[in-house]
Amino acid sequence: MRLVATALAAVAALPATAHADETLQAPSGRVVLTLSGRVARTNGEGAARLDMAMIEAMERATVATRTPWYDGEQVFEGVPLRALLREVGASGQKLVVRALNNYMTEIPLADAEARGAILAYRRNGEPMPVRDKGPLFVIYPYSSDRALQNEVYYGRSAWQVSRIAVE
Ligand SMILES: Nc1nc2c(c(=O)[nH]1)N[C@H]1C(S)=C(S)[C@@H](COP(=O)(O)O)O[C@H]1N2
Ligand SMILES: [Mo]
Repeated sequence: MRLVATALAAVAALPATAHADETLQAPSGRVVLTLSGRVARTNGEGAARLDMAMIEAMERATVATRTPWYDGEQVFEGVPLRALLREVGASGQKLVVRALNNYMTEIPLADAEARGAILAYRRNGEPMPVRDKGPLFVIYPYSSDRALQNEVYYGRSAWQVSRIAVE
């Protein structure tokens, strides 16, 4: 069992090595997201602390989808979770995602990387204020895959995300 877990962790770590030897720059603006736990690239206190400019400088993706929370199709823009995890050198089995309101949900790492999920910071071109589920909202491309249209994925879709622990 232990061997299996180690082998899985090694596989999960492969795409995360791109920046593993570089240090992460320090945030200059307000820290909006802290990634802790199994992250290889950190910038203080064993965590990767990111301001919005650092997140916006990462790979970008757009997801146009219907959701349970708004009327009609919405266009979300953000960093793919896969790219975010690669940027901080994340490895492991799961993400423990916490929101400003202390909502907590767990996302298997493989699922975060395979299902096209993004950590959105814009909706229909506008930054999302905290009162409108911002500034960071986990969004899957629900409309493109029926398998995403259920409580499992809606539950993983944390809004007001502020912390991610990689385990
Ligand atoms: N920050 C935060 N994100 C959250 C929640 C929450 O309470 N807080 N609820 C989750 C759950 S369990 C589901 S099913 C969906 C839908 O929540 P809603 O029924 O309140 O719209 O959002 C998810 N994201
Ligand atoms: Mo839910």
